[in-house]
Amino acid sequence: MYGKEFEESLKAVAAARDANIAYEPARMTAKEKEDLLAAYHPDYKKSEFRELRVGANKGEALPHELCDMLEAKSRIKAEDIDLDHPTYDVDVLIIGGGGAGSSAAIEADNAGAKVMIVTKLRIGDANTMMAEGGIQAADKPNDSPAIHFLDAYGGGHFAAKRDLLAKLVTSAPDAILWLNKLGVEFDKAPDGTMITTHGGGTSRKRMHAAKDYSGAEIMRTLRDEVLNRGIPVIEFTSAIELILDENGKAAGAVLMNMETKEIMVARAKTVIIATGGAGRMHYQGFPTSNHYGATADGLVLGYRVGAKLLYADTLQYHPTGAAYPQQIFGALVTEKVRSLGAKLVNRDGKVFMHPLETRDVAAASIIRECSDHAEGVDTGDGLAVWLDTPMIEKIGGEGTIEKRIPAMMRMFASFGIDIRKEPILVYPTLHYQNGGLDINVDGETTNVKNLFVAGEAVGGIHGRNRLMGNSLLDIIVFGRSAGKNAAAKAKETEVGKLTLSHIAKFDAERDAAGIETNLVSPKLLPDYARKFN
Ligand code: MEZ
Repeated sequence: MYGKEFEESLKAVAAARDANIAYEPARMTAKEKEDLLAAYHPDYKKSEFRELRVGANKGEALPHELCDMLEAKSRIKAEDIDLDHPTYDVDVLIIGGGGAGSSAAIEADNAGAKVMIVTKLRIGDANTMMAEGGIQAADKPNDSPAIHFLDAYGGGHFAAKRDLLAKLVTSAPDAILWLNKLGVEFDKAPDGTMITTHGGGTSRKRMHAAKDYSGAEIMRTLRDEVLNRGIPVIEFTSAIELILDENGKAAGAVLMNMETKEIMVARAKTVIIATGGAGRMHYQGFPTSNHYGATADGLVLGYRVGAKLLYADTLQYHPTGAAYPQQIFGALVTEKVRSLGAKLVNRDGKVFMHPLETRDVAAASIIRECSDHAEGVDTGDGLAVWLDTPMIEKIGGEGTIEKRIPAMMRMFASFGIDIRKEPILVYPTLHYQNGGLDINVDGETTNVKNLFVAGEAVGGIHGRNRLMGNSLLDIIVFGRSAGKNAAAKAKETEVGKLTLSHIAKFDAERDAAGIETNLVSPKLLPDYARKFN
């Protein structure tokens, strides 16, 4: 199925395989990493950013696609909305039905709050479901939350908010126990201990996994728990504007049925934004590993009512998106493939980086290999590098791939590629939103009361780059915590008169900045979504 160039390159990769397995490439120095990132990482490409002209982060340079959404108009006119007769009246309103939203709902329910999830697709249609390789927790005798902290803090360029990161790593062992008790089928040794592996930038093996569909297994369990408890989930309904009360506290949201476009009002004592990521914004034209609904909606909703963003200029490009065949262009090839021993090699079969560098460094190395070095393989859609998967069987023994990464094996097998026997072509794919809304350690935004955020819509937990497996972890840790804290806050909250006056305020600021736009936000679905009217 491959052309002549592929065939020759494949032969070179196979010929070098044994030597490459034995070869231990050097780690890059801090200076080498800095130079590499500055030259090749998309976050450093100034022409792709512009100054944001309105709101709490005015003056910051952010991706222009995000600026367009943050500066866009509301989808509603305040005067058309009947705030006095809400369709729903709850204690805790959760926007988003992924892992963070579901974890929050379970804990808010435990705390006795009247909780409701609203989600623009279905519960579980989320990036959580797409996560493959695992979830980090320092729960082995040679490890500790302090070592986990150091790995993540360094990997995030020392930019993480330290109290948030400390909460993440110290709560991690309990998060695993919680999931295990709820029914997540983690990979275990015959004696019952959890099997753990390395990820990029980890100094200990602390990645807990359910084969290579860890996120799907976690989401399945959380979704069952939410549904079994009878927590109301309003599906195919998006939040299109937050509502504040007369005292400036978050007090609900305007909702829109995605099919009928019916507008509804949900009144709430506290609100949790758990809307996930932004891969479907396709920043810089990158493909994405993300779920269909990942369009940065939570950032827009929060920003328009005055919440601050943190590190919204930094995105994660997962080093190994599928580059071939075209049908799965951009789909995630889990980092676990490298954890199990596969190395990245170029057209000539040469290993060009340590396989477990942090993601930003690995992505930049691949981009370098495919740009001025031009050592990539031409897929017909651009250049890519090989991920030499047959190494895994040679290192771990026959059957390792089927046992540890069966979903990868099946995904490629459906296109006639047996990853046990031949390597696969990869190139970075837009994977994660490192930045998001700025929160305190309780999960409440730093400047809008009663507005909580959890999951990928948060900025600051990971700094400017996230390590593998810390995202499945943060949705559990910060999801649970937001649920508990939002429920507690709801108990002491009296909601004042509802208002949408922030829309007029934002419009006035936009006009004063001389911005002319016909765009509306939040985006809700990608640009290529089928239009029904
Ligand atoms: O944390 C992630 O992004 C993750 C586990 C991805 C992967 O490579 O599998």
